Amino acid sequence: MQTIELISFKLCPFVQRSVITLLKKGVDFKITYIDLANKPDWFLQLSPLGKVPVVKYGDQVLFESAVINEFLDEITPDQIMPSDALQKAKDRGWIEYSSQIIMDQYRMTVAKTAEDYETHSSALSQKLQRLETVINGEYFSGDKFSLVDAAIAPVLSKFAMLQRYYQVDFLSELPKLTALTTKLVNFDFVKKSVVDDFEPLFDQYLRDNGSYLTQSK
Ligand SMILES: N[C@@H](CCC(=O)N[C@@H](CS)C(=O)NCC(=O)O)C(=O)O
Repeated sequence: MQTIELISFKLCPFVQRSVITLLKKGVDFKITYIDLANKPDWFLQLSPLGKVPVVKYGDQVLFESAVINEFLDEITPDQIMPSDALQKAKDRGWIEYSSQIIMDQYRMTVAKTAEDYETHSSALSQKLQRLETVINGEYFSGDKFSLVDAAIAPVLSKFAMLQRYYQVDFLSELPKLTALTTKLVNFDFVKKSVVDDFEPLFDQYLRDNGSYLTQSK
């Protein structure tokens, strides 16, 4: 196996998916943080879309979190992506769906006005209601942690933080998602998938950006 270097931004939930996958699988890797507000030239040379995560695998470059995670899973023992073609295809669909949820959640947290906040929070709630109906088992699909759980864990752990910091609750009416959140946030490989000061950093990022959510909280 070649060396693995993950290029990251400390607050990025897409990178967090890859860290979860690497930690869950016990793979050695190096992590390099960049500032997305000031992207270094070497990063722009590597990343076709100028986005993290990017993985350097030896001298090869990979981008897109879902693709990176499948690759990391395939080159290491004990695959966590289901082997059944139909289940794999379904999970890939829900991984993409959870990317859209990540974006709604991000837009909601950085919304500057009550109106924008409501727009994104209602889009988010609708998607979560649908997600609730497809959870089937102890994990997202079945009784084993899989890549779809790695994809959704960042968004669920963020909801747990939003509740503690700003008293907003998106999961209270969604018992399956609530149970999945409790399960996932308690795993060490999820807890350690962000920097130690992630929550205060994220809170500061929102305040610096004039987030409506943080006003009067
Ligand atoms: N579809 C991409 C999304 C990655 C993404 O949006 N990353 C954000 C940070 S969380 C980024 O790098 N944004 C920089 C930019 O758009 O300029 C993936 O799954 O890897």
